[in-house]
Amino acid sequence: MGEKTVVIPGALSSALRDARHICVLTGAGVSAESGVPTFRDAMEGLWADYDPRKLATPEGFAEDPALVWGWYEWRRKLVRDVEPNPGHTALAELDALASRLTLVTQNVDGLHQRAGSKNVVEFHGNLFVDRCFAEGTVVETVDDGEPPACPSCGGPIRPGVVWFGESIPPDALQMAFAAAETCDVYLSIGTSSEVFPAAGLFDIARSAGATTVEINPNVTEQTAHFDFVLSGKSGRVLPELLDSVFRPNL
Ligand code: BV8
Repeated sequence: MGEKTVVIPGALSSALRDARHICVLTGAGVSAESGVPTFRDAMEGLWADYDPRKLATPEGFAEDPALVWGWYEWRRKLVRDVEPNPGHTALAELDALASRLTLVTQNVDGLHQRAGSKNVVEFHGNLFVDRCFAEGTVVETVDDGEPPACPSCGGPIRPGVVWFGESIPPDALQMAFAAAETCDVYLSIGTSSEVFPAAGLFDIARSAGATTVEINPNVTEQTAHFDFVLSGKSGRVLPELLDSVFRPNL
């Protein structure tokens, strides 16, 4: 028995069709159907005993650089071996169809770009960028140490992601806040809305008068405050949402 069709309210379809600017925030749930575990999924196998919120910190790295480096190498390999899913593809199509769309992602896997999304705001950095732990500069990793050594200072290299306790890159913060303040429709997709300041974009958009939409198979801390809640997996909901908005006569 096929999964039930997602019901898209007419008011939502017309809000999206008429939107001059759509702001989208995605979280780990959008990559789940590609096979990338979310932060709330129990860490598997080798990593089952570790808390990602401890590993994804400068303190965690300083305490055990090889362990944290190994975790990111495991994630990089996993992401390299997966493909974008229909949710990523639908967002790339929406990017092409909408008058203007700003895609802010908390994900560091680069799958939105691989699916064809253009101006992606990487709020928490990117798994495939390396930076010097001491200097913060982006470096080309030249050796296979665990972690490799920075070619200029010899100190350890770290992944170019934003860890807990670290500030969001200023340009990403500014672009995301501006988009939330000026958008007509704000879509929050596949995020537990627990991590700030990313989760704060919703309140900015809502206070600025945007029509707000949450897409998630589960309830989150913000669900009760959204104008529209589409309960389901993004890989199913997003293609149906696009059909209802841009191909209504299908
Ligand atoms: C900051 C990159 C200012 C790394 C990530 C103490 C000191 C400092 C700061 C804090 C502090 N206490 C609290 C804070 C703030 C902190 C924070 O918010 N903590 C939380 C835990 C309360 N934030 C920060 O530290 C941020 N920086 O505040 O700077 C500052 C600076 C210095 C000193 C003081 C303040 C930086 C946060 C960035 C952390 N880096 N990622 C990496 O990837 O390794 S966060 C990481 O976890 C993700 O990027 C993501 O943001 C978050 C996980 O959230 P989700 O993406 O939502 O994923 P999750 O697994 O939680 O949920 C998945 C959802 O998908 C679920 O709802 C599920 O139902 C749904 N789902 C599942 N399947 C599907 C689906 N949805 C759709 N379809 C499906 N198929």
